[in-house]
Amino acid sequence: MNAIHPTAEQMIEVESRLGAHNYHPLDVVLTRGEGVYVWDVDGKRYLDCLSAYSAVNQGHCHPKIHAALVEQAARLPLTSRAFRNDQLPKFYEEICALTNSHKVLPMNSGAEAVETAIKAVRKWGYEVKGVAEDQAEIIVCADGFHGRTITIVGFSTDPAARTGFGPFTPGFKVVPYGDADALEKAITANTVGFLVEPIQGEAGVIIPPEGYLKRARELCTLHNVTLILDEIQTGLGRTGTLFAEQHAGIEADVTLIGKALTGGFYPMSAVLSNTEVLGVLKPGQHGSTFGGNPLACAVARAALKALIDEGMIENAAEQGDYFLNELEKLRTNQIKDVRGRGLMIAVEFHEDAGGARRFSEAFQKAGLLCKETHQNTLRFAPPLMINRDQIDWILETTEQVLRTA
Ligand code: IF1
Repeated sequence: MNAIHPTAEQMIEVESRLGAHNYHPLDVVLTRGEGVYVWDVDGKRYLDCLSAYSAVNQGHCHPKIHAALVEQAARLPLTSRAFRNDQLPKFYEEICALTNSHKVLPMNSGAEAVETAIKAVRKWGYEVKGVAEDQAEIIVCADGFHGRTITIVGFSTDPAARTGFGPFTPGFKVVPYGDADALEKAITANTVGFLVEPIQGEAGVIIPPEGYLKRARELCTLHNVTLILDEIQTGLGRTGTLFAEQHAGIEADVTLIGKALTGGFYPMSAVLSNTEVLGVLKPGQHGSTFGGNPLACAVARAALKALIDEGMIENAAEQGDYFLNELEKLRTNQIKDVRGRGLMIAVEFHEDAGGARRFSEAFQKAGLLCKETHQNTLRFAPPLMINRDQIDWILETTEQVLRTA
């Protein structure tokens, strides 16, 4: 490989030869990002309609988040939790004020936040609800996505996510997404939690029937089951509200966040809840080397400030409504469904349309990066600071691709 300026092809070859093949990325080698745009090594500009799966809600290289990263990195990136630091309490105060939470447990990846919630609600079940030791049950939904650990893929219904990774963690029941009767039937005296995405992202932006989440909230309250909403992808403005739960007018007992919590600059996640649930975790019972580190906290504080101060959530609602309405008008006979909330949007193609991958490749040629999920669905999730002209460009490009692909 040319050491100074390797070509895209040379880098793709090296990645293929030396890297595990656990992804099938588009053949675009990116080298720079700014706002809604990214550039490849050949200088071609793309409008990013994936936002790193909603981790870059604030736009690429947001200057104020970048400045917070640089400043803290030069001062004190990591202490471990054996000692205290001056960023964590400030993060706690700001995230609790913003989300009306009473207790927070910071972790690093989304999957770690999910695993932390599973541990906490199980322990809550034993110590508060009175479930017999090792009998705790957590209900999850078919077609959900919550991460890639053994416990999480163990309750996945996606064969690609779980085949070959057993044996799995017991204590999970799977019910159909959107079916409140099935949820009610699955609840027993040993049920300690219901873990669900308010909108299923990886499944293809699946919006549950009207009233489903409200009914789930009622059932969890009635049966003393913790409602755990995985807002790692839907949260922090993606659906046009701070949390997707607001579309249903409900409040979770446990809310999981990650991704855009740091605007794509640094891995950080968090479990937001209350003392009754998170209070069961005592010193020495849970933790992580990087969990709650000062660098993550400083970046998260800047990322949340940018999200709120720059009106990105309101913009996501306004631009998302416009985008969805205009996308509806572009429907061709290849399109089975157009759906979304805020700037979490999907276009589902009919089985005989040749699959969504060919469209994401056609979009790439047209200078727009989006990603297919499963066979027939394309997801559009641009950064939340996108403007009307950029949405119009996406629509013009979509019309052109649908006509010619
Ligand atoms: C990959 C998917 C999206 C998530 C929800 C927890 C996590 C995720 C709702 C875990 C992560 C990422 C994982 C990433 C691609 C992306 C993804 F296609 F895999 F499913 F967004 F839809 N809950 N989603 O969406 O968070 O541990 O990754 O920080 O695995 O390729 P994580």
